[in-house]
Amino acid sequence: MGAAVEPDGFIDYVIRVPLLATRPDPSNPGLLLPADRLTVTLSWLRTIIFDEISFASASDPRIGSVEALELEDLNLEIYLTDALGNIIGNEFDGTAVVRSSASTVNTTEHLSFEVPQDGIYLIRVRWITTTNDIFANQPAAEVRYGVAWRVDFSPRPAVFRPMGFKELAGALAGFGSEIGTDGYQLDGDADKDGAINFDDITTILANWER
Ligand SMILES: [Ca+2]
Ligand SMILES: [Ca+2]
Ligand SMILES: [Ca+2]
Repeated sequence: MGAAVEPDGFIDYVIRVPLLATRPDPSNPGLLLPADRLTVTLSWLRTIIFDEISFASASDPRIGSVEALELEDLNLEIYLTDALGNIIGNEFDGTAVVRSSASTVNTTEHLSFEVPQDGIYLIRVRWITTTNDIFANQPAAEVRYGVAWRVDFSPRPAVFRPMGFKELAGALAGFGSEIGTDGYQLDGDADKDGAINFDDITTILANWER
């Protein structure tokens, strides 16, 4: 017999607004604004199924024997993407992952971190394996989960970085675009609100090669 085929899979969630790393504070020269903080929690249940509870003897109700046991393993991974949701870097050799939570025996994964660089972030829920299926009667990779996230935004608009021809070229090339459409690029979205318009030209000129 050949080896069983292990299922593999993940579901992605793109945060469709750019997150900002730390940067100079325009109202307090010499000080820095904090980075945006991204917090993500993933939770699921383990499987445990009993026979029906029996009330045949009213004075002695019985919980039936265990019919199924299982613990599936999910992980959380965070990536940077381009405007169309494509992961930046090599997602297959592990080098593109920005952060991950990968415990092996829990039913929760949790991350909270200040983003290390400006960008569009993607949350990946990855199925890893099924464990403890001692009756070998549970399907793999079908566990339901809940995933929740929040961003604690640092003050906006306050991009306030030196800008120049790279940003101006990006704004002109991507003018009228937004995240999820062709042409959008982070450099041209100078105020990092997810769309490229006149506000970005204004921001670029105001920060021109400071
Ligand atoms: Ca895990
Ligand atoms: Ca299962
Ligand atoms: Ca913009």
